[in-house]
Amino acid sequence: MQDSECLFCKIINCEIPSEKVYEDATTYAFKDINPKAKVHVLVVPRDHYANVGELAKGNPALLAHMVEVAQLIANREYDGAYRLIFNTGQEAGQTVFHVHGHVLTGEPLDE
Ligand code: DGP
Repeated sequence: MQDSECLFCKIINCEIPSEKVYEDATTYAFKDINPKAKVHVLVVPRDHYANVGELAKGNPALLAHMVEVAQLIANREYDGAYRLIFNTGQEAGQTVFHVHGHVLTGEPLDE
């Protein structure tokens, strides 16, 4: 389940370069091009879902696994502390319509 026009599908397929942080059979994680924290990683499922609501409906276990991956990255980077954000919908700031969790960690974060 991929979309040949999708930027993040292209990154997952290595058609566009990225700085990989983690990968496994169902997820891929890479550094955000425009970091908003000392460590800013995007966790994406290999399968294409437009947003977190679609993923929750279609494959809730995969959504849970994305949270596990976020935790794993934060364990590595900042003693397990992190913020996980899913922008959902253009009005909420979503610009890439392949579900991705923003993992912000590596330093104290503003409230
Ligand atoms: P959002 O606004 O929630 O849809 O987040 C999209 C994020 O994707 C944004 O923080 C910037 C990042 N991004 C966009 N294009 C690229 C790219 O080509 N490479 C990388 N590494 N990140 C990208």
